[in-house]
Amino acid sequence: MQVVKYMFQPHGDERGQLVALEEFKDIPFQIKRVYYMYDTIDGVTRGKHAHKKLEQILICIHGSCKVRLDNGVEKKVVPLEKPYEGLYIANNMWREMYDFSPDAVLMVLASELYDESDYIRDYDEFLKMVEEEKK
Ligand code: T46
Repeated sequence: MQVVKYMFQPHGDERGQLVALEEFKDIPFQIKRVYYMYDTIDGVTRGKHAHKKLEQILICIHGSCKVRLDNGVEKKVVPLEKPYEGLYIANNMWREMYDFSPDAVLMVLASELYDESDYIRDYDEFLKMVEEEKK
């Protein structure tokens, strides 16, 4: 499994750092939605689903967390620790976010509006879909 991590360009000067993200330039899709999570309770695992169509970029803009990616065959753990790095997650990929630091703010740029019917929340259903895709 290939993990796609983007290293964004910080525009640093004597005042500090600024990262700017533009769709189709820094981000490989049109950004239709932005959401973020914070105050995550210690020990919690979020996610535990895949998406049929949605593509996303996850950026831990403060603090740190880990993301477990699972394509149905292989699993990989990706730490997110810098506000200038973004993890690309394609569709058909099971994801779990965990090990959030108390100060973590995980921001997500999404290619689609919120749509509950795009979620696959059952792991066996996810594995079936992966098998179907191979045919
Ligand atoms: C994903 C991972 C990385 C909305 O109303 N609008 C939204 O755009 C989102 C994302 C969520 N919600 C509501 C639905 C739930 O009542 O917020 C609540 C928490 O959402 P959820 O349990 O889906 O959160 P996570 O952290 O498990 O998953 C989220 C995204 O839903 C998902 O697409 O890939 O972050």
